[in-house]
Amino acid sequence: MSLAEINFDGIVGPSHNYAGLSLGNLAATAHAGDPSFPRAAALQGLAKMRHNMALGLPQGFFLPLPRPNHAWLDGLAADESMDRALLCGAWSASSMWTANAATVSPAPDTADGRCHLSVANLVTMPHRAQEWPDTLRQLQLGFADKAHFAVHGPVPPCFGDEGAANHMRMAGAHGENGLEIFVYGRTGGRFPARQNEQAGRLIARRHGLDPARVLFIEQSPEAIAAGAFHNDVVAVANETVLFAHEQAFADPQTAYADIRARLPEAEIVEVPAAKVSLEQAIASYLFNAQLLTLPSGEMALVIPSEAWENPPVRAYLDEMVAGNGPIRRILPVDVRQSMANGGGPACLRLRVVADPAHIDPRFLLDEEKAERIEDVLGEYWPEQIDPADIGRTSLALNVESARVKLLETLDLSELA
Ligand code: SUG
Repeated sequence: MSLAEINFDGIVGPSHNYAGLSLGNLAATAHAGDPSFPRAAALQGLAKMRHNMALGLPQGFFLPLPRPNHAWLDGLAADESMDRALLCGAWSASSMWTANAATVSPAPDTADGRCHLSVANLVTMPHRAQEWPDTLRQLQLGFADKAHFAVHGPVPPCFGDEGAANHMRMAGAHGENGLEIFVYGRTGGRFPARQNEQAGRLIARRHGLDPARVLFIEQSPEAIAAGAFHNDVVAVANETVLFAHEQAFADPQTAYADIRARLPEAEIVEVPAAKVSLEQAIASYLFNAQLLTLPSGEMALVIPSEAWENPPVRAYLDEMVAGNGPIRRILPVDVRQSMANGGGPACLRLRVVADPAHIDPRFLLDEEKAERIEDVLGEYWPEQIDPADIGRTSLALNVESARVKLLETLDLSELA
């Protein structure tokens, strides 16, 4: 069995728009009402996938969910008097951020030796709470091999769960037994805490994780108040390395000591607030990066170009790479359309450590398939959506038929 880390990126849906639906997500709020460019957004996402494939890394993808979500609108007894945010919610392409699709515990960590995936309930934001049933269908299809995967439904809705965005896995190597870290927030601050502590505890039990190889760490309330609505806005981990802002966790020294006690080879790269403030980290999305182990064994950080263009962040990164640390390469990518809704490179991907041979190959990318996807995006994805277009029947038909074309191209029409 050859285990590899596979990044599954969400293909940006044809209804991608900026509706300002996520309180506490400063980028999304700042761009509310802007025109959006779904074709450019999806092509940027595809270019990121190709960029990572060109590094020699396996790449997968998930399909956009059906939008507008008529069943959801029916359930809301939708009519003209309805709050516009609800209408926009039914059109949201938010499933592109697959770091929120599920929490994944790879086979080396679990009691039954299978890779466990729990779909996230995303209950805190109404427009995201509609995602899980359709996401679950894709997970059940892509990871249908029950000898190697266990796909679980959502945790009960009283416990908010936003999936891998609040979960970090550290290990000597991807294929080895890992330390799984569940980060949660406490309610009562300026912005909603979207990850409940009990959701992580429940997932750890249900995935059959060894309690000695699990940590529950509180996110710092000041990070949430500053706009870090998920842990992956202020921290990212890969194998032995944790790259985190000094103010990411409520009690960083205890968190680091607990990590080192369980994984003595852990290397913690903490970015001091004196060099990159919490506000600069959140505005630039420095930590919403993909920290990847390249085939050479070197670690690379795939960052949004906004981080590369931010002077204090750039100065920090130049100094880091010139030094002796474990992160050796910085690779900026352009995902500006997603960034304007608060979704950087890390939000756009779900990491699954598994043998690619056990996954439905229809969800795995190669260059020939990337070309076919590109053709569909170029031909059918709307070029621009203005706020006034949301709700129009003509646009709904365009969006629905574009998705159907993509499903047909990928032989996944059963998801229609
Ligand atoms: O849930 N934005 C998403 C961004 C999710 C980013 N994911 C991670 N950090 N892993 C959210 O806040 C904005 C949609 C709008 O306002 O139109 C939105 O849903």
